[in-house]
Amino acid sequence: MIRLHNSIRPAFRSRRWAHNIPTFSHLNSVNEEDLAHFSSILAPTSILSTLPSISTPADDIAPYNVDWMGKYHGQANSVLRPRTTQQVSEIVKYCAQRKIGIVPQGGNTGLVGGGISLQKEIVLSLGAMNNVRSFDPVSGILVADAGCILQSLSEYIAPHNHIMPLDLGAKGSCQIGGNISTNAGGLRLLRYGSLHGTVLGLEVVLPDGTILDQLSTLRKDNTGYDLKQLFIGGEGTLGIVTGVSILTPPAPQATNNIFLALPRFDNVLPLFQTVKRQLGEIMSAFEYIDRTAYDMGLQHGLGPLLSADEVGDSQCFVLVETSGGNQDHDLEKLNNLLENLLTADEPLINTGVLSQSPTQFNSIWALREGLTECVQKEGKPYKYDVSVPLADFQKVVDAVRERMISKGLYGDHAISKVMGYGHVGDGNLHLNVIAKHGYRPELEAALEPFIYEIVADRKGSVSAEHGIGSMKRDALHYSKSDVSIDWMRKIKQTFDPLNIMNPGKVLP
Ligand code: FAD
Ligand code: 2HG
Ligand code: ZN
Repeated sequence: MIRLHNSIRPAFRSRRWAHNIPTFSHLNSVNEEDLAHFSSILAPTSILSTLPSISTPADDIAPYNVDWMGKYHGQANSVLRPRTTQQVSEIVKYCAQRKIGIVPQGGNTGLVGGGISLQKEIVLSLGAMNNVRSFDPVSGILVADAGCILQSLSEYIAPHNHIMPLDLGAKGSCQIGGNISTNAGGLRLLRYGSLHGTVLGLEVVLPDGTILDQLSTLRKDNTGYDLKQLFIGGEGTLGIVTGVSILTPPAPQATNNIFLALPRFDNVLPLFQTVKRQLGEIMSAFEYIDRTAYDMGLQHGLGPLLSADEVGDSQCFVLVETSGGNQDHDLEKLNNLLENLLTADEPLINTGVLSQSPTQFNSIWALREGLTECVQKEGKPYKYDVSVPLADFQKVVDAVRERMISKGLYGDHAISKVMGYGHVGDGNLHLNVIAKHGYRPELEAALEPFIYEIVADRKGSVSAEHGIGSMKRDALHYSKSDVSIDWMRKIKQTFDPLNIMNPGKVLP
């Protein structure tokens, strides 16, 4: 193990840190009269409520009140499932009059508690708005309702030889509106860039119920401020995304992947440089998995991609994907790369495997994509999706493990595993700290703000891709200056002066 944690011990501990629980005295709870009004807008099947006039069984409301990890628990007594933008607009207009807080919810796969009510806000679920509005196979521009599931959209455009510009492990449940609201990164960001570039237009219901129709299908449009960017990563605090126009790239003619076992973490950075240089334009992903995460994956049935002998004492692993235009050309490049890597005087890898079939290609990806689900089976995860310099990835993981050891909190009685994986190509580490027997305040207190301070000292970001939600609201200042937060507040105040739209999220 590399014991470099001393070099990244936070230099100071003077930043403000407090977990403030927001109070919503300005908001009203949903009552029977409100339900009667919602019944004039929506079909009876689109309203769920535990209040007597509707009496939805608690079990049917429960999934809307707990997040994917089981970390955040909401108290919403009512859930609305509109089918049209007009219905969303009427609901929001009414909530603004009555000062009822609204939590927009997509597939509820978010990992920072952004889609769960904090008090008695109503949940507005987009899942019933799931129609493709148009697809142009020539330009690749897809226009869809916000509630469309990412995987369904991929399947819709596949026969036209197009792919979605983003892909993530939660694709079977997350919705395009949720992806946009979290500015989800995922496994294709290295190749296709972020949603700030691929989203061409949005339709948004603003906090007063006005419909902002910016559902442009133009590639170029420089007519003043680009308002849609505010809703990309807005986490539902500025409005409800109801429609999306997105540029989908043509499906690559040839895709391949390799899985490499590396002797030491120090090999990752030079490997990244070598792979970039040798593969050039065909490299489309470069993903990292540390040994703890790899072994955990194996225990839960992922892989094995390499035999135990081949893996030996490798400290970490890298998945490289190529997406190019010519299978023979790409394979030749990959084979040359592997040969050069294995025959180097000071090899950066112990061994590697090149997928030989679509099944092998998928199982290499399954190992990387399946880690989040495996973590969930291990216990309750504290997840930190940080941006730090690539050279520090393993140091951060080691520093956190050492901290838990020094506090007597490491082992099967408390934190059973600390591991790192993530998108090396994007400088994004997923640090997962597993609480074997569930979340406990003293575990969180040992982790936070310790981790945020490490990140701030590296001039990193406390959220590379999952967002701020309610988890990192009080950590925002570790990555944003007071001036930035002040202007974020002014933007929130301008769009949502009544503070009804996802209150208590993002802003401290
Ligand atoms: P939700 O969880 O329902 O909501 C997320 C946030 O967006 C909330 O604040 C909510 O209020 C808001 N929101 C949702 N829909 C709307 C809307 N229509 N209008 C306004 N606000 C809205 N994230 C990544 O970036 N990269 C990954 O690779 C990745 N992989 C994941 C893998 C797994 C197994 C899981 C469980 C999660 C992963 N995530 C990843 C996290 C998550 O951000 C994404 O899954 C996804 O973008 C969330 O979409 P959702 O529809 O589930 O949104
Ligand atoms: C991923 O990259 C997701 O797989 C989830 O962003 C990360 O499990 C996590 O912490
Ligand atoms: Zn990720």
